[in-house]
Amino acid sequence: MAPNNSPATPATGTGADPAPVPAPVSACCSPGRRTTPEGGVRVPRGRARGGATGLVTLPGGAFRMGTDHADRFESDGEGPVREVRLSPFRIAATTVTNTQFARFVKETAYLTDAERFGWSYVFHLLASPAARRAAPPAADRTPWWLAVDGACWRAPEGPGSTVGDRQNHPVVHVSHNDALAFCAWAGARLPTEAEWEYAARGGLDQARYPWGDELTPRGAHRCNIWQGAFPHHNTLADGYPGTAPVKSYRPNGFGLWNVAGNVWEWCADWFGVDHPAAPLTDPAGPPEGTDRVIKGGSYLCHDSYCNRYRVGARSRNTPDSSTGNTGFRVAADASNGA
Ligand SMILES: [Ca+2]
Repeated sequence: MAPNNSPATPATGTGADPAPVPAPVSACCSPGRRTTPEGGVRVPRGRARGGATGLVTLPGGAFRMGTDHADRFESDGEGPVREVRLSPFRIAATTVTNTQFARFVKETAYLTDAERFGWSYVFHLLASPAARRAAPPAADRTPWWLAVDGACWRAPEGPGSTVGDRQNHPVVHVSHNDALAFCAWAGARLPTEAEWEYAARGGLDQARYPWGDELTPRGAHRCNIWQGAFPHHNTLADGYPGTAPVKSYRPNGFGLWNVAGNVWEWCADWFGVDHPAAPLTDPAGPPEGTDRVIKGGSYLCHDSYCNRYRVGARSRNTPDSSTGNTGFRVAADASNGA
């Protein structure tokens, strides 16, 4: 596919003798592991509880999903534009934070995929000098992704790093499997891609961004992406080299924060590029697949290189993959009081 920004995860290893890292599934957006799934989601120990606070109830109805704009990535299946109808549902105003994920881990002793594999993908400029020397890059096409031993949600840049000053930032280095485990504990679920996009559009019809068609209206940054020459020089004009707090900038018309940029967000759907032309009601994506949909783009997306922070854009990764630029937000049925 066209380059985007996040890798998939290589074979299981102890970290002492890392296996060769295969070519990423989604080259620049989200490099990924390419391993055999190990039985899907592990149900965490402990009791389920309503941890999904901050849900916004949306009325659903009809909206136009996808984009036919000239700058779309056609091979990503961004188009054609199709009318979709949704039942009312609830979705979190923000992505899950480090504080929220820590509570889940404390109550369940859950171990993320990154912790079980012993490593995760870190953007090269965020990794420590030692990690840069030691970690193999994801692939020749995406040398900015390093497979760092010990990188995980609580140590996003590897051993020695912490989330101590990032409690209100999105949790990262969480796989689709991890996101589903959190949802099971929280009494919630992941949004479908259609729900995510409807919510991200904030009531605007076919706008490029959640706030309109201009990236920086009146010169103001509205999302956390990359400015400068990717992947070596980030001017930080928007204020953040990596993740930003989940309530940065302004919410969209539905009260959702940071749906564009910051971190890619896992959706429930399997990834496919062929969309039915007929009117759709509550679509849930293909019945099977190898990759899950991610939406929203991340702090690594650049206007001239990978503009997948557009609301119609999409990408993918394998369910056990984890990176420093992928997180998730939860959703629920309208009848669910979680
Ligand atoms: Ca930034």
